[in-house]
Amino acid sequence: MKAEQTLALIKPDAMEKKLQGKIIDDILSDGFTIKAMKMLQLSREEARRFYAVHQGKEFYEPLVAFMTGGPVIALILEKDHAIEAYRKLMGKTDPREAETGSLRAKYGETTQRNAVHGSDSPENAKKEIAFFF
Ligand code: IDP
Ligand code: MG
Repeated sequence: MKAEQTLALIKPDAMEKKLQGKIIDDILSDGFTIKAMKMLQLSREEARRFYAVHQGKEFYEPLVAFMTGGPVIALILEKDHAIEAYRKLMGKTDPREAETGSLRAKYGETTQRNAVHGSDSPENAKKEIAFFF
């Protein structure tokens, strides 16, 4: 089967805490190949567009403020069943509920400041990869 690709982000909270090296090491140790990687600062407009699906929810504006509060690292990750595999490696949205050993359990703080993003479907992976690369 053809290896699948997903879009991962290292969020501003993890960048601020200098956790990017540890997170990338965990991703590689889990068998993902990094096909592309870049560090950038999201504009307010870009963050609003990236999270447009959440527009109207109470956490949307604070999320946009958080995601534009510092640089992020965007990565294209490749592996068999990469989307599902990376969602599993990340753990649940709330780090306090995330599986022990998952990225969010290890490096996240709160439901908002949860260290990493990962695409949730093949359709969104394609869209999110095109957004960043
Ligand atoms: P996901 O990142 O696990 O796919 P989503 O529901 O798509 O979770 O939410 C996108 C992001 O919005 C989360 O990763 C988190 O940073 C933030 N978020 C989601 N729900 C809440 C909430 O209830 N309070 C604060 N922030 C939230
Ligand atoms: Mg999501």
